[in-house]
Amino acid sequence: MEDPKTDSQGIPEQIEKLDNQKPKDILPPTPPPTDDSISNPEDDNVEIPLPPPTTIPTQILDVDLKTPDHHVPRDPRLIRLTGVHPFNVEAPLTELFNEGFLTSPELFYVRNHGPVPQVKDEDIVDWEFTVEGLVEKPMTISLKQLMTDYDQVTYPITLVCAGNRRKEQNVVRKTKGFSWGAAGVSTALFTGVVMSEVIRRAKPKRGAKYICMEGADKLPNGYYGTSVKLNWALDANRGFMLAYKMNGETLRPDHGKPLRAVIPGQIGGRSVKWLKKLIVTDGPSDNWYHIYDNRVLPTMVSPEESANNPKWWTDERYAIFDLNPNSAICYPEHEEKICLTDTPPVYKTRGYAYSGGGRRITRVEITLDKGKTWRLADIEYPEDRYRQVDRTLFGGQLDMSWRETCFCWCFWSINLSISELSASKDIFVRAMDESMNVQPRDMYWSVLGMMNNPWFRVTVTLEGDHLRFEHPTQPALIPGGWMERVKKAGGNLANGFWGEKLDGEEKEAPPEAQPEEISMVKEGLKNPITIDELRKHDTEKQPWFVVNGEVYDGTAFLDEHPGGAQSIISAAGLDATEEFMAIHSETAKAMMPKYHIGSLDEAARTALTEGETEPDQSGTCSETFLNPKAWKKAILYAKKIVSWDTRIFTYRLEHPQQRLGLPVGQHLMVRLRDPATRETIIRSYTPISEINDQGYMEMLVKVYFADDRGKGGKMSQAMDALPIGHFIEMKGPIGKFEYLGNGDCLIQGKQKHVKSFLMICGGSGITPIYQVFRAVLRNPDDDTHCMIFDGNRLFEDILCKEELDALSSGNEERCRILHTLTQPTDEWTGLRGRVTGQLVQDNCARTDDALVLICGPEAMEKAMHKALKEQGWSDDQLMFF
Ligand SMILES: Nc1nc2c(c(=O)[nH]1)N[C@H]1C(S)=C(S)[C@@H](COP(=O)(O)O)O[C@H]1N2
Ligand SMILES: [Mo]
Repeated sequence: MEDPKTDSQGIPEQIEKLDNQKPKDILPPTPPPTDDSISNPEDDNVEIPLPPPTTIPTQILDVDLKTPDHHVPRDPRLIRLTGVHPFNVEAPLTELFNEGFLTSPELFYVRNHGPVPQVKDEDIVDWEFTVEGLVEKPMTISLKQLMTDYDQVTYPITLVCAGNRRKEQNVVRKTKGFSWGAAGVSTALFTGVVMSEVIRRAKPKRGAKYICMEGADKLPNGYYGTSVKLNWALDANRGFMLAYKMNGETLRPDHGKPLRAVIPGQIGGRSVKWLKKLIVTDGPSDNWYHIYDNRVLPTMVSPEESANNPKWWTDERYAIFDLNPNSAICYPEHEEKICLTDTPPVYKTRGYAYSGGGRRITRVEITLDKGKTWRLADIEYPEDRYRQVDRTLFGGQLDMSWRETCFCWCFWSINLSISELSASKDIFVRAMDESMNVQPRDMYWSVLGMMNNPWFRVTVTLEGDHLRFEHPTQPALIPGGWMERVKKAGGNLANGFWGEKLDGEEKEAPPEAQPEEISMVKEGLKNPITIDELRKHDTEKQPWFVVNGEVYDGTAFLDEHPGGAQSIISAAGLDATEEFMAIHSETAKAMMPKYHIGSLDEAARTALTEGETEPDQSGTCSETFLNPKAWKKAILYAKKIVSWDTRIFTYRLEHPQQRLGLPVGQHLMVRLRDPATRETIIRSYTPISEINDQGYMEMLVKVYFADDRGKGGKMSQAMDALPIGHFIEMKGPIGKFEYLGNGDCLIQGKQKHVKSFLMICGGSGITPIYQVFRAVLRNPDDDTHCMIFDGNRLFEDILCKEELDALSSGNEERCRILHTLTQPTDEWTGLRGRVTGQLVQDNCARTDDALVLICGPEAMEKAMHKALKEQGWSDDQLMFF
């Protein structure tokens, strides 16, 4: 049933009325769509392109029901590029082209980074966004005000995702992006307010240079956001718009309902949907998606390099804005066949072209001989037809007579004779714009595979009595296209000749086989397990957990688990795939078949993934932050640079009174996405802030930068690259050791009393040791003795030195700290060399009531284990973190 309060286009009636009350000189009343052709007598004989027939989808597709987008009706013809969710789709190229100049909203490509915000029709007019930052007059504007207090405009704009045509890059070499075909482009008549009008009313201050935009879609790395330059936004010729209608109807949910920015001439990524904030700033956006998306890094930067070296992402020169010239052939279609015997003598080859920055496409050229000779195609610019009218359309003024910029795609065509086509191997198209930017012959491959625009090639194959045409690729994982065919046949697509064999060239060896995956399942085991069975085993006694849909019984491994029993218990009854895969070695994976007890049945699999997408809302006001069963988000609040490679990160907890909830001696897991590869990284850390601090927690992190010796540390570099204001996730506590105070320890849940600690650490291994050491020394009644051996390379590498010295001064009878350096300067009067068994033996006699805490690089832990065993320490006296 239709909501009685809304008209057929979904804009509440109330607004149309407000519109009608406006004085005529400011905004003429909205004519009903049927009046379009009669609004201005002078335009009577000018036909402007109007939207194609549209059918608003009403049906929620089955596949969407189980996703967070279960409220969004969609057209089933759209090709999904990233599985079911998030929704990233393009129409089949032919269907898109056949729609003509304007695309109906249900076939308009969609690029969603996450779930679609749900906005009810009756709430549309109350939607608010802010204009803030470097402005004299910060404003909060409702959509109702935007519709009534400002001039309304309508004009056509083509949006293009920067990933359009990326599949071609992925076939040459896998990029970090998903596979768009050539239909990541669509056009609509947008209605709204010119962005500069809104910004001018807020009065930007001196020094304002950028305009940041933020959407309402909550994503793994914060809200979607980006920025553009303020002077562009203020330039009328660039036509930046705040739009609420598309082809005369309310924006559909996938396209930003109820309000979005539309930035003509630029990559689609700048046109922020579900717009909530415009922030005027002096520098570019520090939003995660602005930094790690929509960039073209230099071609030699590999995925690994980009992941290891955050500097590539923060270099603004590699951010992309204006589109580059691009074109595609739409007819002949992919796999079209034309019969040579009963066919007209010419074939009309057709396609689209576009460029960026408002620049007109000035020529489109076709070659049938790989670029030796070219012919000029005819170009039709439907956008120009709107320049001749001055009228209202969909409640906005349509007047483009005063500007010459081109915001839309255009169509080219050329008649090719069947005989010349039969003699040719391929058809190429290339377009050029008014700045003489021309599509390149060769692909410019880059990590994100964006702005791919080499000559578009369709192959021609003579097969019996017909010609067969093949496009380069098919979108998503759909097989087909000459690129795949050539690659399979061993051709090198990057040889500068589309992978064709050059004369005298040796056939290339087939690609190397991938190393075999380690099997984690018991051979031949077929035991379906239901969700109820799994949930019954979410206890400490018999913890079952799931990895890749397979169920494992962790009971027998509780005592031996190097990560402590708690980490298995925390996963009980849950899907632990991500964490398991991120932190376990191949050796650990090879042990898994022993514990494999069955596979989740179909219903259980969906039930588990469903749960995952539900954000954890529990406990946002709870007393302690950490939850052993759920990842919790903490915002990076401050970053202190302690030395060239050491940082103290301060994270804000959920509320000012909240404590972290980490017992002394335990640690927590930190989860972050790799900036470039988006792969999940999980590591354990121990904070250095006081256990009882409220509202915040601090972590001391040594950043292992890449250098000529290696790639450096993934996690520490990703943490260092995270902009202030972004979140990381934490989960815990974990660990098999806890210090209760006064010499009392809990080891694997069993209490034990000790008289002294022998603490051995290296590098950042000091952090868990420091927690215990501090707990002992802060308590004047705790007479447990502590002896620390701390090994480092340089004096500057010693972490927490001041804090350790402050705690030990005046407490010399209760503790002793020995630092040893492997690369000391001549002035160093302390110990030299590594922490060795000999060093320990010389300084500290073994006793039965002592406990050794060891934390450092794996090699050091191994060496100490061996040495201490030789000195007579037993395994239950040794604690490795
Ligand atoms: N809030 C928000 N805005 C967004 C995105 C998004 O995920 N969230 N995707 C961007 C990208 S990359 C593109 S190409 C366009 C796509 O707009 P469309 O889905 O309406 O075609 O929206 C842009 N604006
Ligand atoms: Mo995009």
